Amino acid sequence: MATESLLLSLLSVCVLFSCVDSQFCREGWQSFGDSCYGFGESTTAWGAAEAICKVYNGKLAEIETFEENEFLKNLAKSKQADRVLLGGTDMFSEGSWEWSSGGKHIFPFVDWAPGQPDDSSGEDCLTFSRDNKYQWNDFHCEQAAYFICEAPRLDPIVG
Ligand SMILES: [Ca+2]
Ligand SMILES: [Ca+2]
Repeated sequence: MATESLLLSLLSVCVLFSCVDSQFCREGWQSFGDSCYGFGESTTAWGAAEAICKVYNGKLAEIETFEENEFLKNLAKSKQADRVLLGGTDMFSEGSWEWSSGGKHIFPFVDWAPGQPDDSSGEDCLTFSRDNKYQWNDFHCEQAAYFICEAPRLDPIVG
């Protein structure tokens, strides 16, 4: 009983400060599954985007499932972004795509646009591409684009 009322009052504090409104995600970030996703509204190169995501205790978004992919495609679409950087790269081994945070290969789920990845002039970084209906395209790592960070959901913060 004591625990329950403590939890209740913690929740009330949270509601007061709106920390549960976004299911324990930072303001402006979106909750899906066990992660929070932040859409970077400024454009930057892949490495800089990855660094920004780290500042927010995250990484560039890494997509493991159809559902996560659909959720993030819709987020990119809602921003009408032309290109959105994700956490995949083949910069260290051409043609061998991996997620940057853990070196996991991009497999089995992929959503490459027809004809992609084409490594056109040495493209090594994964993006959603508006020109490809937000399917995946490999793109130039050094060119600025929007980006999506993925971070673990926050614990409810009190006070
Ligand atoms: Ca490549
Ligand atoms: Ca390409």
